[in-house]
Amino acid sequence: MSQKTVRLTMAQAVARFLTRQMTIIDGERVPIFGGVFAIFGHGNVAGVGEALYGVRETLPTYRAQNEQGMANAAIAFAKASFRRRFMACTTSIGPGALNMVTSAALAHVNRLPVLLLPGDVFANRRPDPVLQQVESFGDGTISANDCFKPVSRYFDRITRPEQIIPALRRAMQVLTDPADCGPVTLSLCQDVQAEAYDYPESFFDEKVWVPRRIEPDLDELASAIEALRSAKKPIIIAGGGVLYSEASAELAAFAEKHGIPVVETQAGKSALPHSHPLNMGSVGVTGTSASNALAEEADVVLAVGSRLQDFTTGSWALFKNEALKIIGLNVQAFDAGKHEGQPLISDARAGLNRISGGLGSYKADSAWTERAKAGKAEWLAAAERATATTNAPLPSDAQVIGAVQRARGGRQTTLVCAAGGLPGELHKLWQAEEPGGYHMEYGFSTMGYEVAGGLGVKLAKPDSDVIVMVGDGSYMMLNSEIASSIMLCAKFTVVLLDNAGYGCINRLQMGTGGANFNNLLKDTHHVELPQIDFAAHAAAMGAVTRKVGSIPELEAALAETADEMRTTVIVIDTDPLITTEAGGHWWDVAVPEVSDRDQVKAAREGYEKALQAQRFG
Ligand SMILES: Cc1ncc(C[n+]2csc(CCOP(=O)(O)OP(=O)(O)O)c2C)c(N)n1
Ligand SMILES: [Mg+2]
Repeated sequence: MSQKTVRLTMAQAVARFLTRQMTIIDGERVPIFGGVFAIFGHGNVAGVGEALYGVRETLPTYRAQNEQGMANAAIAFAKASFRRRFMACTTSIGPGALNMVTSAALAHVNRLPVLLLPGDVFANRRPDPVLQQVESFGDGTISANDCFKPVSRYFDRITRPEQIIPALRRAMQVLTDPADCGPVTLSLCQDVQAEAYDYPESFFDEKVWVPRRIEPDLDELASAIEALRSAKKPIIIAGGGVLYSEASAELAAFAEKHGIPVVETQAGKSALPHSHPLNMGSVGVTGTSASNALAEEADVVLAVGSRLQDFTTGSWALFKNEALKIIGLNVQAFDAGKHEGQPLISDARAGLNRISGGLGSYKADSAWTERAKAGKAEWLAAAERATATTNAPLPSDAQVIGAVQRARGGRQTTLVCAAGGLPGELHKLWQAEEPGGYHMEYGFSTMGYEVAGGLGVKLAKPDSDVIVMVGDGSYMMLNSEIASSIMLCAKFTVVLLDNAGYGCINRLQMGTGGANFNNLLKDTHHVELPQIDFAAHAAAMGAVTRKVGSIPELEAALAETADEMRTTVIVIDTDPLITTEAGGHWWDVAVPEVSDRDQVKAAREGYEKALQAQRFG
């Protein structure tokens, strides 16, 4: 067979292939790759670097500051795009490559697509050991990049140029598969990047990828309908899958037609508008009192697109009804069958529509629905109290959230956060009105995601106001993509809450009987207590900055900087000890069985009692 071929280096073929992958957004054909983040070194500058230069008009390359930061930004781009578009990231070998391993795990946990293209050692082994090569004494096939294997949905090492033909095809399958979607790592040996091959021209034909909507199996569907029809106290858990399936309208219609209250996970928050009467808000460890009261009694839980992680299930101590049945409506069988869940393997939108059709006029007991609404009213009053401004010397995180919320006005906003005390407070208190308006990385809860995430979200949603809320600890861990955002004129607003340490871990330490130790800066081993001038730090990277001393000053600063074109960082000191007491649920953090400390002994007693409520299944 004589195929038409084109002679390219492997890296040129990768770059050309990426430019030809398309998708349809709002009826328009657009490139599925939003661009490439790149930090070059000897492991990719000559091969991949030259190739990306060649396609720079169609596939933009962005220079980042830190490989973990850029990969986090790429992942945030995919999440903010509801996984419909994504990005690639290329690095050199060794430290540059390994800086992306944490991000790969983040994407793996959160089921988010990202194409990682780290450089790898010479396949021909001639210069071994090349600079930054990790040598294994016992296995010649191992390189540092093997660390990506457990945190990639698909990993391949490219040691010959023609291997990218099946590898890139497989990469695209995985990146666009709603069930298997996650990070793909193609580890590109640095000599092979520069090696030429006669690639079939057809390999570069334009290909359009649209998300597959899996319809439910009829038997599984019948069982789900039967379970729901006999439910007296049903609830729906809305997980991230609702958003990725773009099934918000179907979820609202389902809840309304059948009178079933909806509770939201961290990934699922904003699936329904906050103001929807059947949206009970957050569930679980950081849940509202309204959601958790219903979850305790629920007899049928329809979990839509949720991994049912411990924060959602209160470490499996939240659901107290002996007769509890879980229906796992999920594209992924691994999730659908968790905890003896009755699986309904399906796309969220398709599944909700089919169940609803089968349920006909079924409606939950009106007393149950009315109770839900009353519980929500009570919760809203508690949330109002938590977020209201007081004249305490230092504001709480909740009061800062209240101020940020008020300052949004009517504008479309996306709130970005990931780790610390803020995710819990935001899960309870943030009032998201549009799908995707709440962007929380709480599958891996990676400190340092926040600022980089803000950049990725802004690239995905240039018309949205992007607000990053971040603690001092997370900011210190990774903040340098502020400089990238200035370079790209991708403006977001960072509200930095400085409580002088790891506030949430300090509280957890106290809650488990521990002494105040090594979390708040004042409790650390130090010769001099650091006084970090965060505003000056961010200003040095080019950001517009303000240090404010009160909630009214914060509101004024947010209003004043709203139309700034540059990334803006507003710093406020906060109280490390205060959190919203209303709502919430126990979380399983193992307390030492033996200790000299009476506080630990007391905490252990409480812990053992709490464990009795845990379902094991
Ligand atoms: C990379 C990483 N390291 C450690 C942790 C564990 N951890 C979770 S929150 C936290 C402290 C966060 O401090 P800060 O950002 O100041 O928020 P605060 O708790 O004060 O609200 C730590 C150390 C983590 N989630 N991620
Ligand atoms: Mg802090």
